[in-house]
Amino acid sequence: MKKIYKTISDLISNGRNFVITSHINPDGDAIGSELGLARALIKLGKNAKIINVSETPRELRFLDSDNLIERYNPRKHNKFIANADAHFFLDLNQITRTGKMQAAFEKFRKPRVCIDHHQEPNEFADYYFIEPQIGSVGELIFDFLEKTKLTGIDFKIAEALYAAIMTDTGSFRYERTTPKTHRIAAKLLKTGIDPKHIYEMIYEQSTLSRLQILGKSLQNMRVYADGKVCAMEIRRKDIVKYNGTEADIEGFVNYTLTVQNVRIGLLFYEFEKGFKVSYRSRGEIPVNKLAAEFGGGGHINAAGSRIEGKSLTALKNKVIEKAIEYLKYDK
Ligand SMILES: [Mn+2]
Repeated sequence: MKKIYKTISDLISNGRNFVITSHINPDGDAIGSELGLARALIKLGKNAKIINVSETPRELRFLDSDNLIERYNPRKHNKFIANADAHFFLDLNQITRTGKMQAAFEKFRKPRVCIDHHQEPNEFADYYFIEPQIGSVGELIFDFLEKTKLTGIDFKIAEALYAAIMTDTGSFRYERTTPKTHRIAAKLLKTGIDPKHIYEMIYEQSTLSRLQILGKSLQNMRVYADGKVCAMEIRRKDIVKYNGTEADIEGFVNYTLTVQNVRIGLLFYEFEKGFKVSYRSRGEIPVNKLAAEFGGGGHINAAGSRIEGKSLTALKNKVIEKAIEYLKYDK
């Protein structure tokens, strides 16, 4: 067994009160891993609280049917956070990703455990269980629970971990999807969880507004540089027209990469004041660097930036021109 497994399982056995948290704007892996670990700790008779800085996204709330996730409120939570026996940070490797909870975590003098799969961690925790080659934190939690035999994996733990793995592997198709990913999924399915239900709850609960805005933005999609750069835009007036919100456009940018031959995808979103640009790329093209040229950041293949300004057309021209320069990184 990995040494870190023993360390973490001893921490759990010897403690009673635990805080589990994840990053701002939590995704399926964040929420699913938190619920999987929290339920395992609760089964062991521990007092485990999931405290998040952001609200749980609508499509993931069904996973939390027992309402374990609490939204951070300093007056309500700071005492519990300060007096806990350990803190667990899941699906993040930089303390700044906990937003306004950061101060409360930094005061803590007992063990901080970081369980994650991102690259280049910051130094903030006492124990790191980080495996960048693994597709989701859900897989790490499963492996930990299985190897340590701390507790059995029941239906509710399995449902949460399956959702974590499914969402972070793009429904079992991204690069880090391995035979082991599928073996873990198989073991989770044996508990009787329903993969069709989990998929439908997460991906097939669109509002009508969302699809109408998507239709509009797909129509204005354009390609540049021999079809290697693809851009789409969302105008404020269309959001208003279709009664949408910013949450409705989540994930739209990914459609740019579904066009054949596209290497860089861009989405321009017009706010009341200023703009948001989302960047996607294939292969080695570092869109985090491209985004950084416009005050943003992110990962090599997915990034974002917020830009002040008045003219969407002027901004688009500038970003597209830069994006075309970045095609030189493509191998
Ligand atoms: Mn993740």
